[in-house]
Amino acid sequence: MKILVLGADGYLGWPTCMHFSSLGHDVTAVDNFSKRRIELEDGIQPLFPIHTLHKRVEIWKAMSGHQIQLTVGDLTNHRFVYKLLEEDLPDVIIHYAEQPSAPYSMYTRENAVYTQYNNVVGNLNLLFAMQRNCPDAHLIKLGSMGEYGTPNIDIEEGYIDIEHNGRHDRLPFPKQPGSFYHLSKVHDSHNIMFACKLWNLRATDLNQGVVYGIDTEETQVSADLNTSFHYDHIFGTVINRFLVQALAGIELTVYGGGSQTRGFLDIRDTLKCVELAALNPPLNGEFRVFNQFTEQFSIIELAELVCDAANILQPGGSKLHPGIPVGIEYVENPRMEAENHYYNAKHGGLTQLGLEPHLLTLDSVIEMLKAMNSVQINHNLIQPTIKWQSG
Ligand code: USQ
Repeated sequence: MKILVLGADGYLGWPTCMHFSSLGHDVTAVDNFSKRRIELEDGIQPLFPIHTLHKRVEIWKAMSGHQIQLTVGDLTNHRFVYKLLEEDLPDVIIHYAEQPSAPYSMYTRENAVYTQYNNVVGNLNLLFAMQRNCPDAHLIKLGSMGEYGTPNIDIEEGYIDIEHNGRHDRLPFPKQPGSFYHLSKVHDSHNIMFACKLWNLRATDLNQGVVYGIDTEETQVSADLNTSFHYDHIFGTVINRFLVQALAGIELTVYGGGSQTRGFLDIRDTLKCVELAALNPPLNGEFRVFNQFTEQFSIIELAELVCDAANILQPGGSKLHPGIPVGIEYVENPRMEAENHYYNAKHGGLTQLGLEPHLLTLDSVIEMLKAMNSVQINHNLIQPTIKWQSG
């Protein structure tokens, strides 16, 4: 298949490019490097040094023999998007090209506006360009479980059957997101659903949970193919942050009481889910939704698991600082989120397509901690400084 990966420089984008390339698909990688710009502005660096995307594409070709085409451009520029789809004529478009951080979107008015402009306008341009240039292509869009929030009922996969005043309908599941970033994904979902109806396009919205993990099959080939793994308070997701904190002997930063519950998945399962979605496309006109996570945990369960793993790996201290034992710090919650809430989200769709998940266990956490040797950790990037209500 001809596969266009938008947001190819990111944590998920680069492994996705290599994954589909290694399966023999014809991959075009696209990015505008906006995340690298935010990193520079905020003094953030990924845990491991990563090459530029150009260099990684070169190294991938030399190591695997597979060519990935690289195009640099911004989805908010509609001329770029129209030209891209006109020339590339993809079968599948995998769309990750969005500002991905909830805390970043909650920092200032500018950050909120940038996030929604970048994400919503980029996605809209893509839909218009698909309608004009490749109406049969399958859009696979990365949405978020955070779009649903934490309702006091089970979360269905995209749609809910409702009886109301004696009548029945199947409607989009209510969305109650908790950040301007998550709201941008809700707006995207609505726009995609409408475009599928209006122009007979076909799309899969992958409402992904919180991803964790350092390596995929392809990044393991060489450190030169690393993906950008973040542990800072802006881009780092919670398990990845806890792993680095445990390694460095920093108390694990549980926000609030830690009883918040979310869906999680291993980065290798992200690739498998996207592959399964690509191999099993919906029909034209269909807006299909999958909840893309494999297990749910509370934050405190995760913190305890990571502590246990770190203490087994190196009893009496953290790996980089053997004298300092690994513990938990209850940080004042910088976010506005329910801590004690019901959470039960369905996620059977991808399993039905054949997903066999990598689950989070004591052993898998130990393996991830072992994989993080001799890294440079900037302690200034750990504590959360962005408060939801200070913007
Ligand atoms: N949390 C802590 N301590 C930390 C970091 C986070 O307790 O040091 C808590 C947060 O309060 C939150 C939970 O962990 O309750 C998840 O936070 P996160 O930063 O790992 O994830 P989130 O901001 O929700 O966003 C991440 C990705 C985003 C994706 C989303 C999936 O950055 O791109 O959309 O996960 S979901 O959360 O299901 O919406």
